[in-house]
Amino acid sequence: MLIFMAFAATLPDTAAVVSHSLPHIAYLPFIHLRGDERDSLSEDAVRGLRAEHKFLLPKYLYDKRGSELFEQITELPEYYLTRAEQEIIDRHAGDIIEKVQQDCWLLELGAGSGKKTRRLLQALEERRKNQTASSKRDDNNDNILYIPIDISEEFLRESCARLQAEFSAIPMQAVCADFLQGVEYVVAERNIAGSQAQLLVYFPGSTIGNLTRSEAATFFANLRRLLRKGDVLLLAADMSAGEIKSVETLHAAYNDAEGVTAAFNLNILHRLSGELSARIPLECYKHVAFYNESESRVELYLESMAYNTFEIGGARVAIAAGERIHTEYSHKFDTAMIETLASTTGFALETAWQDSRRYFSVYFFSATDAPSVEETL
Ligand code: AVI
Repeated sequence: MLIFMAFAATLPDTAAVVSHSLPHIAYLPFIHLRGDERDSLSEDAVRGLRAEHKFLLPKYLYDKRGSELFEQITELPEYYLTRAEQEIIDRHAGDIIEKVQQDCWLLELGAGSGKKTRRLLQALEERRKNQTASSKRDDNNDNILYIPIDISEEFLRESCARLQAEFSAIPMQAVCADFLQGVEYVVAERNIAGSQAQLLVYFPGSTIGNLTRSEAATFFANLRRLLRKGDVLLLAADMSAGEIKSVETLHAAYNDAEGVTAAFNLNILHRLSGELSARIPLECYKHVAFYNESESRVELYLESMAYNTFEIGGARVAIAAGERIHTEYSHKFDTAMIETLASTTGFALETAWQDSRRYFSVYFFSATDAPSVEETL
């Protein structure tokens, strides 16, 4: 509980501890670090739709409806990624927890359905029980804390509340923030508390794949700068197509028969129509997704089937027949790519686990000596 007091005592000015809207989670400590970003949707949409190669930023795929559609995607027979990661975590949660210190704060970047986290929390609890039993004492000297970080307040509240109800003995602290902003906050709190806790940063869901390669390298480098030597990173990433996994498998995962991925992609235009009152002729657009082998990534677009124009944020947009709006990349990795990414940014790859079909990997890295500036350039 000391840790919570340290958190509460050092809230930044912008933070608000919100604890009234959902009575059953009134005890859940909740930190809010996000500012008001309503204006940027309009600016970003105009900038992207007037660019030479049109684009909409992938973060705008995830409004409430988009997040619900993504949850449906994770259940689709073609979308193997979520089940593959679950299989790895189910099988290796004990091995993962064995590799971390007793005194450990589990940070999760993105609040998902909680199924994978549940396994990790169970493994932490099991270790605690076993140690207490073997020392035949009631006390335990581990200092576990679970800290999910997510930009979506609603999602974060719901998933963290569910986990807190199930794991009442594990202190939890939800942080509503961008990932790195959240990690920075936690690191500052660790310093203020003078804690020796090791951070286990879990980046699930192959979300790393939605960054460009250079954004991923910058993300790794910035994360490393925040961590202490010896902190660890657990990263989930989807594998490139090759001898093991076919291009067709990847194609199907992003072009499902039910059309849920298409609805997820098209939802971004519905969102612009609703939130920015843009009269976009939605029937003119179709979902396009394909695997680009040379870049090792799936690319998502909205393709216009006929010439159309509309007004958005005070600007006029014209789109030719056959023109595409880029909405998302989903990069795929082989282990060599991951090793290079890690070693150039100050991480050492310790272990890699794969699912039984070898479609997906979970990597365990430790923060080494940060590389010199020259090395990262
Ligand atoms: C969230 N992210 C890891 C998903 C992916 O597979 O890249 C998003 C997604 N887009 C279409 N289907 C799933």
